[in-house]
Amino acid sequence: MTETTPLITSPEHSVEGFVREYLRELNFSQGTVLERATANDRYLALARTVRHYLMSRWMQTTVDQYRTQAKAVAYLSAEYLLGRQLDNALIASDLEEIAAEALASLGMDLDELRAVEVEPGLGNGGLGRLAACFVDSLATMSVPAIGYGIRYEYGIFRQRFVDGRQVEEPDNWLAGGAPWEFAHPEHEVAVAFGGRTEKYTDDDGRERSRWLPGWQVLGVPYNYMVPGYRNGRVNTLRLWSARATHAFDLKTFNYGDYAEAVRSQTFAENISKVLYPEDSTPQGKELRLQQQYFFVACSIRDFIDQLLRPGFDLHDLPDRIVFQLNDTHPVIAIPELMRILVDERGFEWDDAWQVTQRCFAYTCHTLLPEALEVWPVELVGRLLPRHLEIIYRINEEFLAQVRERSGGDELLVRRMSIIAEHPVRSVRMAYLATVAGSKVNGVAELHSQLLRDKVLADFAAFWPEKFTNVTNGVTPRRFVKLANPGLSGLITEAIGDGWVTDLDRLRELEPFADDAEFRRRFREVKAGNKDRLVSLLGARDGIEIDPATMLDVMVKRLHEYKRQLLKLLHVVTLYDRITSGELPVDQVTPRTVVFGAKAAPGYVMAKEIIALINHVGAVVDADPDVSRVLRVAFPANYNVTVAETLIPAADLSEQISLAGKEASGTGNMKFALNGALTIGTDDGANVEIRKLVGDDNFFLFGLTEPEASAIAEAGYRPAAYYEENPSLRRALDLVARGTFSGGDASVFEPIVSNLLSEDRFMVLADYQAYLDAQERVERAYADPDAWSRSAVLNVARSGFFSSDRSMRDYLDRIWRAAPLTSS
Ligand code: F58
Repeated sequence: MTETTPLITSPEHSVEGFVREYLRELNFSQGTVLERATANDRYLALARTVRHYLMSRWMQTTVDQYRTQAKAVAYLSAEYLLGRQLDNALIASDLEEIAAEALASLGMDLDELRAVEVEPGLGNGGLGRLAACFVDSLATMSVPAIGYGIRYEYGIFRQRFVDGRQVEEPDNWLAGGAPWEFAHPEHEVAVAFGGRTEKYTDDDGRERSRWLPGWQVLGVPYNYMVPGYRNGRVNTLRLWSARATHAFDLKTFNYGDYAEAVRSQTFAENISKVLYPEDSTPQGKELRLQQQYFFVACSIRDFIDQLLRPGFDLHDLPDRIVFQLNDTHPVIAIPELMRILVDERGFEWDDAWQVTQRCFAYTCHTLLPEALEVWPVELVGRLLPRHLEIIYRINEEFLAQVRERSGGDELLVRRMSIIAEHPVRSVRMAYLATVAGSKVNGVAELHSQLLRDKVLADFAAFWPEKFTNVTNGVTPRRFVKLANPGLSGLITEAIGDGWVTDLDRLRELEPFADDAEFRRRFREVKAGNKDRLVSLLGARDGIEIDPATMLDVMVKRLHEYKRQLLKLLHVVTLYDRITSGELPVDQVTPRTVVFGAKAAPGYVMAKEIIALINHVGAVVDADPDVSRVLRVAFPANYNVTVAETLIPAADLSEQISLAGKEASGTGNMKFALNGALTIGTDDGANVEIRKLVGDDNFFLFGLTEPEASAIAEAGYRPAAYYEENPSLRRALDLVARGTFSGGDASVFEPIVSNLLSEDRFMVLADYQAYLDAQERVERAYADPDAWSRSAVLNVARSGFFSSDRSMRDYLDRIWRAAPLTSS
């Protein structure tokens, strides 16, 4: 890059300027005129127009980052669950009003065009959405940062229900055109795979190893704007797309198996074809390891070649970059950097190791043992033989240290080894990341504590100073300002608009919780948000909901540990009590229970639970007495776009995982910030939410983590709870007898028998406590004024959960980098 790139100027920031730019786009880029333009044409022209307004900031930011060579953050993440781009670009550039007026003057409605955009669903759930929040915050805070990831051609599957059962369809998100991306084939990067290694002696007489790969693919970068919020900055998200090499590199192929290489070429482009829809339990699929290596190899190469000045001494790399590993998916970057330094740049091993350790930090996002990624040694050796050698050597030197410090404790050595021997010889990626990274963090206080005490206890004893916590956060731009304009307006009227980039200022709202007029207006906003939801669900799903009822929402991936079944048992119990006459209808708080959840396509139990929710919903809805006070709504294909309308409308936020299983949760934060009250266990970030909002404004229930562990230890017998609790027995019996499956008892038998015999996540143990807490919810909800006071306090006290604060914590505790001061 030259240092004196002449910069273009932005189009005029006015309605007239916008109209001019828009028509130009429609004519010149879309090749059409207003009268003939389809909705998609109009949307694409709008997206490109807004893009133009951001362009000079983007170029300026890029130039500044190169010019200053300030220490940068490279966020390595296999997932970015971005959500729609247009809305966010509009608020970041302060163009919402201008665009709305400009379009209106041309006879169009901004909201209609917004709705045309298909969101890039390049992530599964919390982890991918977190990455999107983080890059937003980094841009807004003017931190020199780049997000690296994969440009999946197909994002997270689209979910449909057929007879209440989940059916997956491909998410062809690029089909309508992709106005937010910029392909740069001229910056393609070659990535090698396979082949073998050989030993040789270098010119200085040293024994070395080199990699003779078997095949390669090209990575083409696609750049996306990450606009900071009204700060003149636009960072870059760079996602890699796989292409087959143009011509066979015969020199490379001569070393390997030519036929295999040719076959592999044909399949090269599969690498970035589809996002693996697994949540929590990664499948050890070869293509997935290919994806992981592909994107980190491209990213490291890109950083070194494109973002460093020519001739940069890589011994100084840690002064210029920190690679943050978003879970274990990018961890193969560690041996990759070692390989580059040792094999390509001739570094001594120890020097390379010093540099590498200082360049990486690792975030863990789970507590479930089955979610800790391991790769069979056989597979790593076949795909990345040189990396396997490097991993072995890292492990050897690490274990020597363990032996030395433990006085030869071989049990400890085996436990801590990066290589697991059983059931098959495998590389433990979390251990590799922990050994190599300068820092390891969990994503909420409790999670970080449990990492230190349990999951990575041996490592925490070995390197206490390596372990730290950074509690997750969410971007207030998308999840308050954009998703909840009503509440945003109310807040801004009360305390000014500084909160959008300084969320702690929400504290200033506290006194307004005691202001009756403010509470009334808060309720008015909530009612308006419910009306918006009614329209959305009506139009999108043909679901009718009554906005006058309590909106009780549980949205998140479907997983047994999150316990959608516990919520459902509450619904079934209400159904049972109403239909049996035990509970008079006029004593029931009218409620709409909303679920939103995708199940991993191969996760059989999760899919059964989805079917059960839909079947219970159908029976509840069909009963005229029950449905007057209880409805179940399960809109299919929950995604970021739906979340943006659903969360602001919610009264009650369901965060009911078994304590010690949910690393953090981020939905819980979004609900609290939008004035829903939480019913939740002492798990993940719930713990911190409750501490901040206060016990009076949070419905806590259930086992604590130590209690759950003790029960598990002593031998958990779920059937005992069934036997002793008549209400629970009746609810389960209803399911078991086929009440929700047309009388066929066999349909949901696997769910019932699993609950009675195993119930790994202690649904039955927490059932009664949950029901009691729901009764407390009903009593509280009966006083709307007191409820809205609590809701306002939830908003006022949740500023801590801004992802800006998370980024400050990473900057201070892990990255030791700083924002760029003015350009
Ligand atoms: C989530 N993990 C945690 N994993 O479950 C949640 O508690 C936390 O708030 C969030 O990360 C952010 O820290 C998660 O979403 C995945 O989706 C992985 C995708 C790839 C396969 C393995 C699970």
